Amino acid sequence: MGFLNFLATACLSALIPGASALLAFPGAEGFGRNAVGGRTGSAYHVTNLNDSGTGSFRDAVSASNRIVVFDVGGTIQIKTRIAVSKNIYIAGQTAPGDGITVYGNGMSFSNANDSIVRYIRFRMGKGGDSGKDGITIAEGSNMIFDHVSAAWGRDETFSINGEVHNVTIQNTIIGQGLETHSCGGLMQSDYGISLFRNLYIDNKTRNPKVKGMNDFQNNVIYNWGGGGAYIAGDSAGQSYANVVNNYFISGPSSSVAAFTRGNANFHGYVSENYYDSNHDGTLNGSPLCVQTSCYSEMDIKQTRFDYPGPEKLMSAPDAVTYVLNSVGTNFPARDAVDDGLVAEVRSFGTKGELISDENASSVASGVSKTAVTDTDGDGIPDAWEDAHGLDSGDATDAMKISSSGYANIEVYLNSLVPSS
Ligand SMILES: *[C@@H]1O[C@H](CO)[C@@H](O)[C@H](O)[C@H]1NC(C)=O
Ligand SMILES: *[C@@H]1O[C@H](CO)[C@@H](O)[C@H](O)[C@H]1NC(C)=O
Ligand SMILES: *[C@@H]1O[C@H](CO)[C@@H](O)[C@H](O)[C@H]1NC(C)=O
Ligand SMILES: *[C@@H]1O[C@H](CO)[C@@H](O)[C@H](O)[C@H]1NC(C)=O
Ligand SMILES: CC(=O)N[C@H]1CO[C@H](CO)[C@@H](O)[C@@H]1O
Repeated sequence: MGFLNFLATACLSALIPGASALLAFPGAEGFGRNAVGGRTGSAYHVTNLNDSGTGSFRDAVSASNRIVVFDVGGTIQIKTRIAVSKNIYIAGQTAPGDGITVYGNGMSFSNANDSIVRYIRFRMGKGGDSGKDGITIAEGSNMIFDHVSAAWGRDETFSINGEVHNVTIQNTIIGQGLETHSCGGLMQSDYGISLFRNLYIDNKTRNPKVKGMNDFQNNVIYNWGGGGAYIAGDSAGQSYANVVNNYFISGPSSSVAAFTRGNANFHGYVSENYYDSNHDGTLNGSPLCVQTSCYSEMDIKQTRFDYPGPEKLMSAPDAVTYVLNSVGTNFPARDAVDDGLVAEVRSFGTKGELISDENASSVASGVSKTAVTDTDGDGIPDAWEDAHGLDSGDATDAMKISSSGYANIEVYLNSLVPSS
Protein backbone atom coordinates (compact mmCIF):
# COMPACT_ATOMS: atom_id res chain seq x y z
CA MET A 1 0.00 0.00 0.00
CA GLY A 2 1.30 3.45 -0.88
CA PHE A 3 2.35 5.92 1.78
CA LEU A 4 -0.57 8.26 1.04
CA ASN A 5 -2.96 5.37 1.31
CA PHE A 6 -1.40 4.45 4.60
CA LEU A 7 -1.73 8.04 5.77
CA ALA A 8 -5.39 8.14 4.77
CA THR A 9 -6.11 4.93 6.66
CA ALA A 10 -4.25 6.19 9.71
CA CYS A 11 -6.16 9.49 9.69
CA LEU A 12 -9.48 7.74 9.19
CA SER A 13 -9.01 5.53 12.22
CA ALA A 14 -7.98 8.56 14.25
CA LEU A 15 -11.27 10.22 13.31
CA ILE A 16 -13.58 7.34 14.22
CA PRO A 17 -14.33 7.94 17.91
CA GLY A 18 -13.07 5.07 20.02
CA ALA A 19 -11.77 3.20 16.98
CA SER A 20 -8.45 2.50 18.64
CA ALA A 21 -10.28 1.19 21.69
CA LEU A 22 -12.38 -1.43 19.91
CA LEU A 23 -12.49 -4.55 22.07
CA ALA A 24 -11.09 -7.79 20.62
CA PHE A 25 -14.69 -9.03 21.02
CA PRO A 26 -17.59 -8.06 23.30
CA GLY A 27 -16.58 -9.28 26.75
CA ALA A 28 -12.83 -8.89 26.17
CA GLU A 29 -11.25 -7.46 29.35
CA GLY A 30 -7.94 -6.59 30.92
CA PHE A 31 -4.57 -5.71 29.45
CA GLY A 32 -5.12 -7.73 26.25
CA ARG A 33 -8.64 -6.47 25.55
CA ASN A 34 -7.75 -4.47 22.43
CA ALA A 35 -6.01 -7.24 20.48
CA VAL A 36 -6.87 -6.78 16.80
CA GLY A 37 -6.64 -10.37 15.58
CA GLY A 38 -7.05 -10.88 11.83
CA ARG A 39 -9.47 -8.01 11.26
CA THR A 40 -7.64 -6.57 8.29
CA GLY A 41 -6.75 -9.91 6.72
CA SER A 42 -8.70 -12.86 5.38
CA ALA A 43 -10.51 -16.00 6.55
CA TYR A 44 -8.78 -19.39 6.56
CA HIS A 45 -10.80 -22.61 6.75
CA VAL A 46 -9.35 -25.52 8.69
CA THR A 47 -10.77 -28.43 6.68
CA ASN A 48 -9.00 -31.44 8.20
CA LEU A 49 -7.40 -32.68 11.41
CA ASN A 50 -3.99 -33.28 9.83
CA ASP A 51 -0.80 -32.24 11.60
CA SER A 52 0.32 -30.19 8.60
CA GLY A 53 -0.46 -29.39 4.98
CA THR A 54 -3.20 -27.48 3.23
CA GLY A 55 -6.27 -27.02 5.38
CA SER A 56 -4.49 -27.95 8.63
CA PHE A 57 -4.46 -25.90 11.82
CA ARG A 58 -0.66 -25.62 11.64
CA ASP A 59 -0.89 -24.15 8.15
CA ALA A 60 -3.72 -21.83 9.24
CA VAL A 61 -1.64 -20.08 11.92
CA SER A 62 1.62 -20.08 9.93
CA ALA A 63 0.98 -16.72 8.23
CA SER A 64 -0.35 -13.53 9.77
CA ASN A 65 -3.58 -11.59 9.23
CA ARG A 66 -5.97 -14.50 9.33
CA ILE A 67 -9.26 -15.29 10.98
CA VAL A 68 -9.16 -19.06 11.44
CA VAL A 69 -12.50 -20.90 11.24
CA PHE A 70 -13.03 -24.64 11.58
CA ASP A 71 -15.08 -26.84 9.25
CA VAL A 72 -14.17 -29.89 11.32
CA GLY A 73 -14.21 -30.76 15.01
CA GLY A 74 -12.14 -33.34 16.86
CA THR A 75 -8.57 -33.91 18.00
CA ILE A 76 -5.59 -32.62 16.03
CA GLN A 77 -2.52 -34.65 17.01
CA ILE A 78 0.67 -32.67 16.52
CA LYS A 79 4.21 -34.05 16.55
CA THR A 80 6.21 -30.84 16.71
CA ARG A 81 5.34 -27.54 18.38
CA ILE A 82 3.17 -25.04 16.56
CA ALA A 83 4.33 -21.41 16.48
CA VAL A 84 1.51 -18.95 15.90
CA SER A 85 2.07 -15.89 13.70
CA LYS A 86 0.92 -12.41 14.64
CA ASN A 87 -2.55 -10.98 13.93
CA ILE A 88 -4.30 -14.34 14.10
CA TYR A 89 -7.84 -14.89 15.44
CA ILE A 90 -8.32 -18.56 16.29
CA ALA A 91 -12.11 -18.87 16.35
CA GLY A 92 -12.67 -22.27 17.95
CA GLN A 93 -16.33 -21.41 18.46
CA THR A 94 -16.93 -22.16 14.77
CA ALA A 95 -16.03 -25.87 15.11
CA PRO A 96 -18.79 -28.50 14.97
CA GLY A 97 -19.22 -31.42 17.39
CA ASP A 98 -17.36 -31.00 20.65
CA GLY A 99 -14.97 -28.46 19.16
CA ILE A 100 -11.23 -28.64 18.65
CA THR A 101 -8.53 -30.21 20.80
CA VAL A 102 -4.89 -29.73 19.79
CA TYR A 103 -3.05 -32.65 21.39
CA GLY A 104 0.72 -32.99 21.29
CA ASN A 105 3.92 -31.07 21.57
CA GLY A 106 2.56 -27.66 22.58
CA MET A 107 2.10 -24.13 21.29
CA SER A 108 4.21 -21.01 21.16
CA PHE A 109 2.58 -17.57 21.02
CA SER A 110 5.90 -15.74 21.27
CA ASN A 111 5.58 -12.66 19.07
CA ALA A 112 2.05 -13.70 18.09
CA ASN A 113 1.19 -10.04 18.62
CA ASP A 114 -2.47 -9.08 18.47
CA SER A 115 -3.71 -12.65 18.61
CA ILE A 116 -7.21 -13.57 19.73
CA VAL A 117 -7.70 -17.17 20.86
CA ARG A 118 -11.15 -18.46 21.78
CA TYR A 119 -12.86 -21.76 22.58
CA ILE A 120 -10.07 -24.25 21.88
CA ARG A 121 -8.25 -26.90 23.92
CA PHE A 122 -4.46 -27.23 23.97
CA ARG A 123 -3.22 -30.39 25.67
CA MET A 124 0.39 -31.41 25.54
CA GLY A 125 0.84 -34.79 27.20
CA LYS A 126 3.66 -37.10 28.03
CA GLY A 127 4.58 -37.44 24.36
CA GLY A 128 5.67 -33.77 24.38
CA ASP A 129 9.29 -32.76 24.81
CA SER A 130 10.55 -32.86 28.35
CA GLY A 131 11.22 -29.35 29.68
CA LYS A 132 8.76 -27.66 27.28
CA ASP A 133 5.57 -25.81 28.20
CA GLY A 134 2.07 -26.62 26.97
CA ILE A 135 1.65 -22.96 25.97
CA THR A 136 4.55 -20.51 26.03
CA ILE A 137 4.81 -16.76 25.50
CA ALA A 138 8.37 -15.44 25.76
CA GLU A 139 7.87 -12.06 24.05
CA GLY A 140 5.23 -10.05 22.21
CA SER A 141 2.23 -7.87 22.90
CA ASN A 142 -1.56 -7.55 22.91
CA MET A 143 -2.98 -11.05 23.14
CA ILE A 144 -6.18 -12.41 24.60
CA PHE A 145 -7.12 -16.00 25.46
CA ASP A 146 -10.80 -16.63 26.22
CA HIS A 147 -12.51 -19.94 27.06
CA VAL A 148 -9.32 -21.89 26.36
CA SER A 149 -8.56 -25.22 28.04
CA ALA A 150 -4.87 -25.86 28.64
CA ALA A 151 -3.57 -29.05 30.22
CA TRP A 152 -0.80 -31.58 30.58
CA GLY A 153 2.28 -29.42 30.20
CA ARG A 154 5.55 -31.28 30.68
CA ASP A 155 7.25 -28.22 32.09
CA GLU A 156 4.70 -25.47 32.74
CA THR A 157 1.16 -25.79 31.38
CA PHE A 158 0.57 -22.13 30.38
CA SER A 159 3.53 -19.88 30.94
CA ILE A 160 4.38 -16.25 30.25
CA ASN A 161 7.92 -15.24 31.00
CA GLY A 162 9.83 -12.41 29.38
CA GLU A 163 9.22 -9.10 27.69
CA VAL A 164 5.51 -9.64 27.14
CA HIS A 165 3.11 -6.69 27.01
CA ASN A 166 -0.65 -6.57 27.56
CA VAL A 167 -1.98 -10.12 27.77
CA THR A 168 -5.30 -11.37 29.13
CA ILE A 169 -6.22 -14.93 30.01
CA GLN A 170 -9.91 -15.14 30.94
CA ASN A 171 -12.47 -17.92 31.47
CA THR A 172 -9.71 -20.48 30.93
CA ILE A 173 -8.76 -23.81 32.52
CA ILE A 174 -5.07 -24.32 33.34
CA GLY A 175 -4.77 -27.78 34.80
CA GLN A 176 -3.14 -31.09 35.37
CA GLY A 177 0.44 -30.16 34.76
CA LEU A 178 2.22 -33.46 34.39
CA GLU A 179 4.45 -34.84 37.08
CA THR A 180 7.22 -34.58 37.91
CA HIS A 181 7.19 -30.79 37.42
CA SER A 182 3.38 -30.47 37.49
CA CYS A 183 3.03 -26.72 37.12
CA GLY A 184 0.24 -24.31 36.28
CA GLY A 185 2.69 -21.76 35.01
CA LEU A 186 4.74 -18.64 35.38
CA MET A 187 2.97 -15.31 34.89
CA GLN A 188 6.02 -13.10 34.82
CA SER A 189 6.03 -9.82 32.94
CA ASP A 190 6.62 -6.20 33.89
CA TYR A 191 4.16 -5.01 31.22
CA GLY A 192 0.73 -6.28 32.16
CA ILE A 193 -0.97 -9.66 32.51
CA SER A 194 -4.64 -9.98 33.47
CA LEU A 195 -6.01 -13.26 34.80
CA PHE A 196 -9.79 -13.22 35.28
CA ARG A 197 -12.21 -16.06 36.09
CA ASN A 198 -9.79 -18.89 35.35
CA LEU A 199 -9.61 -22.31 36.95
CA TYR A 200 -6.21 -23.53 38.11
CA ILE A 201 -6.54 -27.19 39.03
CA ASP A 202 -4.41 -30.22 39.94
CA ASN A 203 -0.98 -28.71 39.62
CA LYS A 204 1.62 -29.36 42.24
CA THR A 205 2.88 -25.80 42.10
CA ARG A 206 2.77 -22.39 40.36
CA ASN A 207 -0.99 -21.84 40.25
CA PRO A 208 0.39 -19.44 39.09
CA LYS A 209 3.80 -18.06 40.06
CA VAL A 210 3.46 -14.30 39.65
CA LYS A 211 6.10 -11.66 39.11
CA GLY A 212 5.87 -8.12 37.71
CA MET A 213 2.65 -6.30 36.77
CA ASN A 214 -0.29 -8.62 37.32
CA ASP A 215 -4.04 -8.43 37.85
CA PHE A 216 -5.52 -11.61 39.39
CA GLN A 217 -9.27 -11.43 39.98
CA ASN A 218 -12.18 -13.87 40.35
CA ASN A 219 -10.08 -16.99 39.77
CA VAL A 220 -10.68 -20.40 41.33
CA ILE A 221 -7.67 -22.43 42.45
CA TYR A 222 -8.27 -26.08 43.33
CA ASN A 223 -6.13 -28.94 44.60
CA TRP A 224 -2.67 -27.49 44.37
CA GLY A 225 0.13 -29.69 45.64
CA GLY A 226 3.05 -29.21 47.97
CA GLY A 227 4.63 -26.48 45.85
CA GLY A 228 1.82 -24.03 46.47
CA ALA A 229 -1.07 -22.18 44.88
CA TYR A 230 -0.30 -18.47 44.38
CA ILE A 231 3.49 -18.10 44.46
CA ALA A 232 4.12 -14.44 45.25
CA GLY A 233 7.27 -13.54 43.42
CA ASP A 234 9.89 -15.44 45.37
CA SER A 235 12.23 -12.97 43.80
CA ALA A 236 14.45 -9.93 44.07
CA GLY A 237 12.50 -8.34 41.19
CA GLN A 238 9.67 -5.92 42.01
CA SER A 239 6.04 -6.96 41.60
CA TYR A 240 2.85 -4.91 41.63
CA ALA A 241 -0.24 -7.08 41.74
CA ASN A 242 -3.94 -6.92 42.47
CA VAL A 243 -5.19 -10.14 44.05
CA VAL A 244 -8.93 -9.71 44.43
CA ASN A 245 -11.97 -11.92 45.08
CA ASN A 246 -10.34 -15.25 44.24
CA TYR A 247 -11.30 -18.58 45.83
CA PHE A 248 -8.65 -21.08 46.95
CA ILE A 249 -10.02 -24.57 47.65
CA SER A 250 -7.75 -27.28 49.04
CA GLY A 251 -8.02 -30.77 47.59
CA PRO A 252 -6.53 -34.15 48.46
CA SER A 253 -3.08 -33.07 47.18
CA SER A 254 -2.99 -29.70 48.98
CA SER A 255 -0.60 -29.61 51.88
CA VAL A 256 0.47 -25.96 52.06
CA ALA A 257 -1.32 -22.62 52.44
CA ALA A 258 -2.84 -20.71 49.50
CA PHE A 259 -0.06 -18.09 49.37
CA THR A 260 3.60 -18.96 49.54
CA ARG A 261 7.04 -17.41 49.04
CA GLY A 262 6.12 -13.74 49.22
CA ASN A 263 8.64 -11.14 50.31
CA ALA A 264 8.95 -7.36 50.63
CA ASN A 265 9.53 -7.01 46.87
CA PHE A 266 6.03 -8.22 46.15
CA HIS A 267 3.59 -5.33 46.48
CA GLY A 268 0.07 -6.71 46.56
CA TYR A 269 -3.34 -5.11 46.85
CA VAL A 270 -5.32 -8.00 48.34
CA SER A 271 -9.03 -8.14 49.05
CA GLU A 272 -11.69 -10.76 49.83
CA ASN A 273 -9.70 -13.82 48.78
CA TYR A 274 -11.47 -16.85 50.21
CA TYR A 275 -9.75 -19.97 51.44
CA ASP A 276 -11.50 -23.29 52.06
CA SER A 277 -8.92 -25.61 53.58
CA ASN A 278 -11.02 -28.30 55.28
CA HIS A 279 -11.67 -30.86 52.50
CA ASP A 280 -15.18 -31.46 53.85
CA GLY A 281 -17.15 -31.65 50.60
CA THR A 282 -18.87 -28.29 50.92
CA LEU A 283 -17.82 -24.84 49.88
CA ASN A 284 -17.49 -23.09 53.21
CA GLY A 285 -14.30 -21.06 53.17
CA SER A 286 -13.85 -17.58 54.54
CA PRO A 287 -11.86 -14.50 53.54
CA LEU A 288 -8.17 -14.50 54.38
CA CYS A 289 -7.03 -11.94 56.93
CA VAL A 290 -5.51 -8.85 55.32
CA GLN A 291 -2.17 -9.25 57.04
CA THR A 292 1.20 -10.39 55.85
CA SER A 293 0.75 -13.59 57.85
CA CYS A 294 -2.11 -14.65 55.53
CA TYR A 295 -0.23 -13.56 52.43
CA SER A 296 3.18 -15.09 52.98
CA GLU A 297 5.05 -11.94 53.95
CA MET A 298 4.24 -9.90 50.84
CA ASP A 299 4.12 -6.10 51.12
CA ILE A 300 0.39 -5.40 51.41
CA LYS A 301 -0.79 -2.19 49.73
CA GLN A 302 -3.94 -0.30 50.69
CA THR A 303 -4.80 0.94 47.23
CA ARG A 304 -5.77 -1.04 44.17
CA PHE A 305 -3.34 -0.76 41.25
CA ASP A 306 -4.99 1.09 38.42
CA TYR A 307 -5.16 -1.74 35.90
CA PRO A 308 -8.01 -2.38 33.45
CA GLY A 309 -10.09 -4.75 35.60
CA PRO A 310 -13.12 -6.90 34.91
CA GLU A 311 -16.35 -5.14 33.93
CA LYS A 312 -18.31 -6.98 36.59
CA LEU A 313 -16.31 -7.96 39.64
CA MET A 314 -17.97 -10.87 41.44
CA SER A 315 -17.61 -11.96 45.05
CA ALA A 316 -15.32 -14.97 45.42
CA PRO A 317 -18.25 -17.37 46.12
CA ASP A 318 -20.10 -16.05 43.04
CA ALA A 319 -16.92 -16.49 41.03
CA VAL A 320 -16.90 -20.19 41.94
CA THR A 321 -20.43 -20.59 40.60
CA TYR A 322 -19.64 -18.67 37.44
CA VAL A 323 -16.32 -20.40 36.77
CA LEU A 324 -17.71 -23.91 37.28
CA ASN A 325 -20.60 -23.17 34.94
CA SER A 326 -18.68 -21.59 32.13
CA VAL A 327 -14.89 -21.92 32.32
CA GLY A 328 -12.87 -23.53 29.53
CA THR A 329 -13.99 -24.53 26.06
CA ASN A 330 -17.70 -24.81 26.83
CA PHE A 331 -18.87 -24.09 23.32
CA PRO A 332 -19.93 -25.99 21.29
CA ALA A 333 -19.61 -28.28 24.33
CA ARG A 334 -17.37 -29.17 27.24
CA ASP A 335 -15.54 -32.43 26.68
CA ALA A 336 -15.05 -35.35 29.05
CA VAL A 337 -11.70 -34.14 30.39
CA ASP A 338 -12.97 -30.69 31.34
CA ASP A 339 -16.20 -32.19 32.70
CA GLY A 340 -14.04 -34.40 34.91
CA LEU A 341 -11.99 -31.47 36.17
CA VAL A 342 -15.06 -29.41 36.99
CA ALA A 343 -16.59 -32.42 38.79
CA GLU A 344 -13.45 -32.61 40.93
CA VAL A 345 -13.92 -29.01 42.02
CA ARG A 346 -17.58 -29.70 42.81
CA SER A 347 -16.44 -32.34 45.30
CA PHE A 348 -15.10 -29.35 47.26
CA GLY A 349 -12.07 -30.99 48.68
CA THR A 350 -12.56 -34.72 48.41
CA LYS A 351 -11.57 -35.46 44.79
CA GLY A 352 -8.59 -34.52 42.67
CA GLU A 353 -5.28 -35.95 41.67
CA LEU A 354 -1.95 -35.01 40.26
CA ILE A 355 -1.08 -37.10 37.24
CA SER A 356 2.08 -38.04 35.37
CA ASP A 357 0.39 -39.59 32.34
CA GLU A 358 -2.63 -38.03 30.67
CA ASN A 359 -4.13 -41.41 29.82
CA ALA A 360 -4.97 -41.65 33.46
CA SER A 361 -7.55 -39.15 32.15
CA SER A 362 -9.48 -39.78 28.96
CA VAL A 363 -8.62 -37.89 25.79
CA ALA A 364 -11.61 -36.64 23.88
CA SER A 365 -11.37 -37.53 20.24
CA GLY A 366 -13.57 -38.19 17.27
CA VAL A 367 -14.08 -36.38 14.03
CA SER A 368 -17.16 -34.52 13.01
CA LYS A 369 -17.85 -32.71 9.78
CA THR A 370 -19.86 -29.59 9.71
CA ALA A 371 -23.19 -29.48 7.96
CA VAL A 372 -23.02 -25.76 7.31
CA THR A 373 -22.61 -24.54 3.75
CA ASP A 374 -20.33 -21.66 2.89
CA THR A 375 -20.66 -21.29 -0.88
CA ASP A 376 -18.25 -18.40 -1.33
CA GLY A 377 -15.79 -19.84 1.21
CA ASP A 378 -15.44 -16.54 3.09
CA GLY A 379 -15.83 -18.11 6.53
CA ILE A 380 -19.48 -17.08 7.06
CA PRO A 381 -22.12 -19.78 6.43
CA ASP A 382 -24.71 -19.03 3.72
CA ALA A 383 -27.64 -19.07 6.14
CA TRP A 384 -26.10 -16.36 8.31
CA GLU A 385 -25.15 -14.25 5.28
CA ASP A 386 -28.71 -14.52 3.93
CA ALA A 387 -30.24 -13.61 7.29
CA HIS A 388 -27.97 -10.57 7.75
CA GLY A 389 -28.09 -8.91 4.36
CA LEU A 390 -24.75 -10.23 3.09
CA ASP A 391 -24.19 -12.00 -0.22
CA SER A 392 -23.42 -15.72 0.08
CA GLY A 393 -21.93 -15.55 -3.41
CA ASP A 394 -19.52 -12.70 -2.61
CA ALA A 395 -16.34 -13.73 -0.83
CA THR A 396 -15.27 -10.14 -0.21
CA ASP A 397 -18.01 -9.10 2.19
CA ALA A 398 -16.68 -11.12 5.17
CA MET A 399 -13.71 -8.83 5.74
CA LYS A 400 -15.58 -5.57 5.13
CA ILE A 401 -15.74 -3.47 8.28
CA SER A 402 -19.30 -3.04 9.53
CA SER A 403 -20.70 0.01 11.31
CA SER A 404 -19.81 -1.67 14.64
CA GLY A 405 -16.11 -1.45 13.80
CA TYR A 406 -15.82 -5.22 13.50
CA ALA A 407 -15.39 -7.04 10.19
CA ASN A 408 -18.63 -8.79 9.15
CA ILE A 409 -17.06 -12.17 9.90
CA GLU A 410 -16.32 -11.03 13.45
CA VAL A 411 -19.93 -9.96 13.89
CA TYR A 412 -20.81 -13.55 12.91
CA LEU A 413 -18.19 -15.04 15.31
CA ASN A 414 -19.39 -12.80 18.14
CA SER A 415 -22.99 -13.88 17.53
CA LEU A 416 -22.15 -17.56 18.18
CA VAL A 417 -21.25 -17.17 21.85
CA PRO A 418 -22.29 -15.10 24.85
CA SER A 419 -20.44 -11.81 25.28
CA SER A 420 -19.00 -12.66 28.68
C1 LIG B 1 -4.62 -35.37 5.42
O1 LIG B 1 -4.02 -36.57 5.82
C2 LIG B 1 -4.56 -37.69 5.16
C3 LIG B 1 -3.98 -38.93 5.83
O2 LIG B 1 -2.58 -38.84 5.85
C4 LIG B 1 -4.24 -37.60 3.68
O3 LIG B 1 -4.79 -38.71 3.00
C5 LIG B 1 -4.84 -36.33 3.14
O4 LIG B 1 -4.45 -36.16 1.80
C6 LIG B 1 -4.36 -35.14 3.95
N1 LIG B 1 -5.08 -33.96 3.49
C7 LIG B 1 -4.46 -32.93 2.98
C8 LIG B 1 -5.34 -31.83 2.49
O5 LIG B 1 -3.24 -32.86 2.89
C1 LIG C 1 -2.38 -41.58 25.36
O1 LIG C 1 -3.41 -42.02 24.50
C2 LIG C 1 -3.38 -41.38 23.22
C3 LIG C 1 -4.64 -41.78 22.48
O2 LIG C 1 -4.74 -43.19 22.46
C4 LIG C 1 -2.10 -41.76 22.52
O3 LIG C 1 -2.05 -41.16 21.26
C5 LIG C 1 -0.93 -41.31 23.36
O4 LIG C 1 0.27 -41.69 22.78
C6 LIG C 1 -1.02 -41.84 24.77
N1 LIG C 1 -0.02 -41.19 25.58
C7 LIG C 1 0.81 -41.88 26.35
C8 LIG C 1 1.79 -41.05 27.14
O5 LIG C 1 0.81 -43.09 26.43
C1 LIG D 1 5.59 -7.72 18.93
O1 LIG D 1 5.51 -6.69 19.89
C2 LIG D 1 6.74 -6.42 20.53
C3 LIG D 1 6.48 -5.46 21.65
O2 LIG D 1 5.70 -4.39 21.23
C4 LIG D 1 7.74 -5.93 19.51
O3 LIG D 1 8.96 -5.69 20.10
C5 LIG D 1 7.91 -7.01 18.46
O4 LIG D 1 8.77 -6.58 17.43
C6 LIG D 1 6.58 -7.39 17.85
N1 LIG D 1 6.76 -8.58 17.02
C7 LIG D 1 6.32 -8.65 15.78
C8 LIG D 1 6.52 -9.97 15.11
O5 LIG D 1 5.76 -7.73 15.21
C1 LIG E 1 -0.01 -1.86 26.29
O1 LIG E 1 -1.17 -1.18 26.66
C2 LIG E 1 -0.92 0.14 27.13
C3 LIG E 1 -2.21 0.69 27.67
O2 LIG E 1 -3.25 0.53 26.76
C4 LIG E 1 -0.35 0.97 26.00
O3 LIG E 1 -0.07 2.26 26.46
C5 LIG E 1 0.94 0.30 25.52
O4 LIG E 1 1.44 0.98 24.41
C6 LIG E 1 0.70 -1.15 25.14
N1 LIG E 1 1.96 -1.79 24.84
C7 LIG E 1 2.24 -2.31 23.65
C8 LIG E 1 3.61 -2.87 23.49
O5 LIG E 1 1.44 -2.37 22.74
C1 LIG F 1 -3.19 -33.84 36.96
C2 LIG F 1 -1.86 -33.75 37.59
O1 LIG F 1 -0.83 -34.05 37.05
N1 LIG F 1 -1.89 -33.31 38.73
C3 LIG F 1 -0.70 -33.27 39.42
C4 LIG F 1 -0.49 -31.87 39.92
O2 LIG F 1 0.53 -31.89 40.85
C5 LIG F 1 0.29 -32.75 41.96
C6 LIG F 1 1.35 -32.55 42.98
O3 LIG F 1 2.51 -33.04 42.44
C7 LIG F 1 0.28 -34.19 41.52
O4 LIG F 1 0.04 -35.07 42.62
C8 LIG F 1 -0.84 -34.33 40.54
O5 LIG F 1 -0.83 -35.64 40.03
